[in-house]
Amino acid sequence: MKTQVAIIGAGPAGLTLAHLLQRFGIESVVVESHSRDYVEARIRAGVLEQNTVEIFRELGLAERLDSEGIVHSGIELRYESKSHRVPFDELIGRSIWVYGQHEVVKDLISARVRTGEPILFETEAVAIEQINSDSPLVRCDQGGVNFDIECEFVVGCDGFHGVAKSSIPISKRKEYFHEYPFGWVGILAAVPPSTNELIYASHSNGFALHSLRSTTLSRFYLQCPPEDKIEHWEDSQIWNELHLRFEKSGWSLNEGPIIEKSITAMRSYVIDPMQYGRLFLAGDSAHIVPPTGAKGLNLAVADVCVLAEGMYEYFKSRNRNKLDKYTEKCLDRVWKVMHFSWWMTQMLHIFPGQSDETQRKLQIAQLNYLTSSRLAMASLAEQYTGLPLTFDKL
Ligand code: RFL
Ligand code: PHB
Repeated sequence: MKTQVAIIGAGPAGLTLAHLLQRFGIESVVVESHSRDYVEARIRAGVLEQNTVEIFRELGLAERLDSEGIVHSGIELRYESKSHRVPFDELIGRSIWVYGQHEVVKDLISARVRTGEPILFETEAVAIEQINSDSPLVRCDQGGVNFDIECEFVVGCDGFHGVAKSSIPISKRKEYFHEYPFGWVGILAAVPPSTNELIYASHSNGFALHSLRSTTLSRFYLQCPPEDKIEHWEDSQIWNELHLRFEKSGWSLNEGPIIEKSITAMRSYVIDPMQYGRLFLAGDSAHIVPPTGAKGLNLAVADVCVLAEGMYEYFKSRNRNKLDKYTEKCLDRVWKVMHFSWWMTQMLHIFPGQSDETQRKLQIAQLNYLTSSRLAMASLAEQYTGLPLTFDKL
């Protein structure tokens, strides 16, 4: 197979990039190791920044998002049994959308399939070769049948466990890795949400988050020890812990059947550079953040906007200036978002060994300051709804 850009991975990064490139008249082939059903059912993120929604709209991919997504103009911070609203619209005039990542993926895949451009499921990229030549190769395995994709650029949108980043020689890359000393139990429950807006709760038993997916589906997360196994979390124990951590007089939590549950590790990772020769990395393959700031998918979309602009310049005039600055431009945003995600995480979670009450007092002081200062809340709102994304090619 021959194409201009080979894209490894049909997650939000790879699919958004494929649509952007198509808009610019650049050919691509997307390869995805899992089946279409699998990637369309994988429950993950739920919060889209206004920037992300605007990009999907510009690409004509937001029809369902606009009818089924829920616009939120604030979040609630809850601690010591009290609520404090952070009103995004009043503070900075921006919003976020709650719309499941798997719905985004479904929309992007069906639009790609409609264009007739190639997207190959159950096809694994096993090696990337000739990265330093003008014609790199992606070696693929489709159910035991091997073939190559010859291209001008390879983009690794293959997530945190992907293979692309290992093609950058160890001596040419620096990796920043941090494992947080806790995980999140995540559940999807068939019950109407007990709130109209997301609730981020900090309790002495640990963090809890009430999110939602629709009028009949609620999503919850609970801080747990990092080594916990989901089998050890009985449904009744999950509800008890949620009741406790969200407790507030005059408010109650609706319970319902749990239809999905899993544990997510909390970690952060950045690779520098995000490019080498004719290979570029985008999304979770290049960086991950703890989900407390709801940023991973949004950061993936921001990366591919920068990359698509660089590719547009290159294919229009063989000018590599923008492509050469890809890492620099992306990492500026990545580290700001990394900081925001860390800041939210440290403010809201209980760190093991925090038996020292001073730490909790400091957290409460930080929350009291935040919720009583318009300027501090505006800073949270600015970062949560998304830092400016300058993208002028659409
Ligand atoms: P993905 O989604 O992991 O997609 C990578 C794809 O690459 C495929 N792949 C390969 N294909 C072919 N050949 C190979 N060798 C391959 N190796 C891998 C994989 O099968 C997969 O389909 O990465 P991408 O596109 O970079 O997207 C990143 C997002 O998925 C991720 O950042 C978010 O889910 C993070 N995240 C959140 N982000 C937000 O912006 N808002 C949120 O509210 C939010 N909440 C969350 C989250 C992540 C969570 N977990 C599970 C980590 C909540 C949670 C609990
Ligand atoms: C979600 O709805 O899955 C979600 C919302 C906010 C977060 C993380 C996940 O910070």
